[in-house]
Amino acid sequence: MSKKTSNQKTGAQIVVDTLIKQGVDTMFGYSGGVVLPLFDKLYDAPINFIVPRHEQGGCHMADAYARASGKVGVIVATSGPGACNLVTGLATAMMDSVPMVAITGQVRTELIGNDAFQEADTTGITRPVTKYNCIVKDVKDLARNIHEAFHIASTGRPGPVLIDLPVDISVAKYAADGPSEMRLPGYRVWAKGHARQITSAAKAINKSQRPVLYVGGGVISANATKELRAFAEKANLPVTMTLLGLGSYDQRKPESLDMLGMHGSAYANYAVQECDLLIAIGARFDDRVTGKLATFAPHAKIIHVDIDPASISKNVRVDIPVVGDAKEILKALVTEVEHQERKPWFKKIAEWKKKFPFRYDQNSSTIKPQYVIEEICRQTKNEAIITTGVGQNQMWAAQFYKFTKARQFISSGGLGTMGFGLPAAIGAQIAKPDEVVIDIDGDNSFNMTMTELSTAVEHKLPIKVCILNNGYMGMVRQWQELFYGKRYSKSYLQNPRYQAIAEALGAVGITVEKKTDVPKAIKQMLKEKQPCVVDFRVEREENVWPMVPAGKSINEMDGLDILESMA
Ligand SMILES: Cc1ncc(C[n+]2csc(CCOP(=O)(O)OP(=O)(O)O)c2C)c(N)n1
Ligand SMILES: [Mg+2]
Repeated sequence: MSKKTSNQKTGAQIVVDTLIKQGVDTMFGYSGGVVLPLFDKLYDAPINFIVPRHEQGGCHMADAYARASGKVGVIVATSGPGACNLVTGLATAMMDSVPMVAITGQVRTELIGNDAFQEADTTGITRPVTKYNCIVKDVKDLARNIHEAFHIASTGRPGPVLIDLPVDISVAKYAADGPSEMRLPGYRVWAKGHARQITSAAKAINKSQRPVLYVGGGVISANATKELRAFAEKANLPVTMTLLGLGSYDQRKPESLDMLGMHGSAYANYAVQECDLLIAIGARFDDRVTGKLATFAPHAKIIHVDIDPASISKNVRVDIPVVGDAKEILKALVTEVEHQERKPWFKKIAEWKKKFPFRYDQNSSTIKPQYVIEEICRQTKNEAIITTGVGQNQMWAAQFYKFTKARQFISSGGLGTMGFGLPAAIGAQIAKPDEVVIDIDGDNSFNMTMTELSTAVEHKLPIKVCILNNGYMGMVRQWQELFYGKRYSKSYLQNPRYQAIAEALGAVGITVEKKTDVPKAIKQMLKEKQPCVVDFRVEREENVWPMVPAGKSINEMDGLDILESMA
């Protein structure tokens, strides 16, 4: 064999070697015809490879693996149906700015456009749900394209990147260690932040009598929690968080205003509406946060720190924009801010907090879903990693678990993807094997991806699933109760016996019907070394309060009277 040929590798081998060079030691994926060359090279690669039961599940696993670890999540799928099954997972990661690389197989280059077997226009289908995607047309470009994918996924505002790989490229040969330097002339990341903007932000903060710090998931993805806490403490600021920002500030502290927005705390929403300065960091003024835009934070000057220039003044007009990395900017800001007492402001906030805490009826005979979450929080000492489904379960988890650290709350915020909770728990547990990982789920959310319980059993992952089983698409039912005259149209489905399902799939199953059994069941669940599903038969028509009806200002909350009556 000549030297030249012995130095050659197949495209599939280049993929595996490049992934390893990128530091990938764990990935998720599902096989199929056109990815067989790649799977063959994965056979003896030093990579922990997790096969889900459905590509959507695998995509959520890679997503949550990324959210829990801070690394890039990697998912592989075959062409056509495999690639199409990734769409929901990619859109979920895109909306929540999660760094991921998806590699999909594609039919042979010469067949593209022929309606070949299992052909789908994957780059076309996924263009709007990825930060960037491309199809590799030449094996020479392969290593470079993969390095670029990781760079784009993990820098700037993170997001999912997809590489479509025709099977002929996977088997084509090319010189080992082909060129890997990136060629991204149009891609630019603003990291530093403009010094003059930072100074004018600091001046506005020092002058403010009634500031509110509004923190989003960007602070967590920038690994800037420590800097955020130092900044908030030095400048003496009350802190509210978006759903994805939860965990960035310790919610046990008095200056935490907890979550804001549609199902946020009354004290956060009132504070935002009355503040004279709103300091948004790594947040994007989503409609679930702002409510009616025209009346959002009406008295406030707005500072917006964000890595993505496109999100500045997109929804809300900003007075002082600072484009850059949250960590860098917070490090600079903290040197310029001064401590201000702001006694009247903190007094007012304390009054709101006292008057309108998140509450539920503690004397009910039924199991209140909020009680289950409080008890989970108590027994896990605010330390567990929590994933969620979507709906009431998600909002109660956000309201009643008090988070203390970054990457502790993993939930589909922007897309609101039912079925996220279980695969997310699997991805998080793989990223953090020593942590307690609990999926607080809805019955119907769980129904969507419960097949992934088999994946958890196969890999002996001690994840816990707490189904808040109200027998309804509870959040849909709540809207129907409030806005459609209690006409519960198609929001009730017949559920299986989850305990039996869990057992059939090889997990532990527990059913809890009595309120007094809740603490015991949680204790048992926490002891289990295998996946454990607890079916909590909760109060069926409980509502999430407070609630800002869609299109209203965030201080126009429904349910405050109900909450007060439970005092
Ligand atoms: C994939 C998907 N389909 C539909 C919806 C719309 N939706 C939002 S919440 C919800 C009901 C969720 O029911 P369940 O999981 O039982 O949670 P609960 O609200 O009862 O806690 C629905 C259908 C969604 N968010 N995601
Ligand atoms: Mg439900």
